[in-house]
Amino acid sequence: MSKFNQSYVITMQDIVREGADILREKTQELSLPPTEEDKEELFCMLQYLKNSQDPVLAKKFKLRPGVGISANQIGLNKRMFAAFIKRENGNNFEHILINPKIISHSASMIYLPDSEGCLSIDRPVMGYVPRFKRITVKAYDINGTEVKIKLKDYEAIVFQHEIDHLNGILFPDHINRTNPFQLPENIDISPL
Ligand code: UDB
Ligand code: ZN
Repeated sequence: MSKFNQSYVITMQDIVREGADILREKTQELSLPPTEEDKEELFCMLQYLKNSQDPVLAKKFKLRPGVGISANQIGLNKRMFAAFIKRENGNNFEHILINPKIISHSASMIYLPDSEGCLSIDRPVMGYVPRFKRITVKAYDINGTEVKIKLKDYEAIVFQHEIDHLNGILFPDHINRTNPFQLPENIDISPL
């Protein structure tokens, strides 16, 4: 069993940083259904995101407010991630996904005008990261049931960022080397 069980609290010390090999490797698919260990790790990851967006707990545990976390960011070579976006209306965006795959996407793209960040990257990185505006993802939920999820805009960016992690890709890889604010040509792309 890994240390990431239901009662373990993930802190910044558990987050693997840029330079570690595991962030550059393609993660291993899980066999289905997920084991109790897989599930506990996923709940632990989701709890990190919830804690980090709770001002009291974030301060207590010194957490960076996160919206997504992939398994290799806590050192686990597994194709799974958690996403959580707290909403004012209580209609929170919450997903735990296993073996996710983008099965279709829009031609049009978007980017965050203030660039992206990453829990695994401590330095500021400027530049535009082109992402698909809409995606459809096929994956398995915590029960091992197949799910198809359609996303757009910010939620689509979060999923693409996490699926990139599972493929060993970090957001700076997408930024134009010669001019970080250069956008791809002949593509419909707009700021989010
Ligand atoms: C993040 N957080 O979690 F809209 F409560 C970023 C970090 C790197 C700045 C911590 C973030 O965008 N926080 C946020 C946004 C809100 C409301 C809120 C908190 N990630 C996740 C990550 O690194 N996963 O691997 C980076 C995001 C950049 C674009 C998508 C994911
Ligand atoms: Zn990241």
